[in-house]
Amino acid sequence: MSTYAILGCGSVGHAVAEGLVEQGKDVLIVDRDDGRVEALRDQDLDARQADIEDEAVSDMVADYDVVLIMSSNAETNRHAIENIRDRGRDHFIVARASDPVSADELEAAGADVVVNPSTVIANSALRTLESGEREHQAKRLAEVIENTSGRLGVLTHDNPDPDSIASAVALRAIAEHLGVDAEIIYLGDIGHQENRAFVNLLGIELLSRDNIDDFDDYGTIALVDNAEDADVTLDFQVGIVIDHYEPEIEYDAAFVDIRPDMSSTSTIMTKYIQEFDMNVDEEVATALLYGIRAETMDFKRETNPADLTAAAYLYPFANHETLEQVESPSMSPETLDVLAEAITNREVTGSHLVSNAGFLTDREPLTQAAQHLLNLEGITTSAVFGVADDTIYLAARSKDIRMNIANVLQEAFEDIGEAAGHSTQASVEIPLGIFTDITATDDNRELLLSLTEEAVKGRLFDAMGVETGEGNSS
Ligand SMILES: [Mn+2]
Repeated sequence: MSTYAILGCGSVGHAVAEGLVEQGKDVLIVDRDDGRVEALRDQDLDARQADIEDEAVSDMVADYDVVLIMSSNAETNRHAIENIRDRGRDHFIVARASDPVSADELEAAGADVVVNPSTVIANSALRTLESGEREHQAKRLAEVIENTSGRLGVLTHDNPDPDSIASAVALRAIAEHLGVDAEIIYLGDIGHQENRAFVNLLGIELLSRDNIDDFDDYGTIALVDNAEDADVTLDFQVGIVIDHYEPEIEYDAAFVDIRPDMSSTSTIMTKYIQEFDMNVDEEVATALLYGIRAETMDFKRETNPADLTAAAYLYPFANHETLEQVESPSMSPETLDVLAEAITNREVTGSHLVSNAGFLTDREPLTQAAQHLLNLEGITTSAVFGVADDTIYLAARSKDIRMNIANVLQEAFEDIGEAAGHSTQASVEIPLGIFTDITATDDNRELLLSLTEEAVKGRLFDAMGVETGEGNSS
């Protein structure tokens, strides 16, 4: 165990001595003031009287590993260092400076570490300010949540990504911790397969905005990771805004916390969870950890030290098996079947692909098949359809920026079906048999689909702006 000698025992030296003694260290104190040495001895401390500039002091401290030179006079401290170093002693020396100039001088004289009180005080003030501000922010957020009459509605951004969903999960957990019911509302769809796996594997409950009749049912509306999204048409009052991007709209909200120096909203939410000193459950920890990792692409993109400390905090609470599954979602057998069928039956004209996937038990795989087909070489637009329960479901995707796929479907089927979606992804539902006079029955569905197939393809290729009839089946 290291032993310590403290030269100069004013208020700083005394505080250091007390700290070391408390840790059970062997401490020698040297001070030139008789009365002070007497008082230290009365406290059972090993104190000796000497002028610390005196050459003999370096012999006094010869057996101590660390020498702390703490007098308020930097010049005196410099002489003390020189005396020790002149005797060729290799103690570890910590010396107190009074300003940046004396700090340089002490270092040049041989101090290993120089402590400049004004810098220490400034740093400590900044740290206290920061933690004080965080505490203040958390208190204000709690006030807004607690003053909610009824439920809190937490809105993700349009077609939410993991950062937005995870932040909403965290805010809901905070609200519940404060005794307020909260619901997560998402806009658009949860598009990407990884994002759906994330929501499903964690069992995250979300409500689609389409199913919300009246936002007045919520006492407070919060936007998380949403400020940048100018698409949001707000027909309600926003109470809380938390984001890591500067919003495009100026929100007149009771609580706004925008931190552009953070790389994800999940990082900000983790700080709040810590501030509220709540037990973070597995769902929340796993969601936030995934949110941070996805947003920073595993800390490769714009990472801030705060992301790493937040991730380190969440790590022991998160379910790593779930995270692994989210990151490499396996394709369901149904999706694989539909994709195989769609690839086999594909008809390509130019860069447009249309395919019939046959009969389905679930229409969900169509969307994923359409997405995967976009990866085929030279394909910019894909549409896959199939039949379930006397309805033709069609899912389409486009990466052609000149084409709005929702408009294409609208134009192709406006008289017979209902199209939904936007420029890059859309879907339509058409009653089976609409192209013939035959009514759909259990026995004739196969026939109806084959009669329908050409009509669907023809209308689609027409609306995409390609001539029908000359499609090269491949
Ligand atoms: Mn984000």
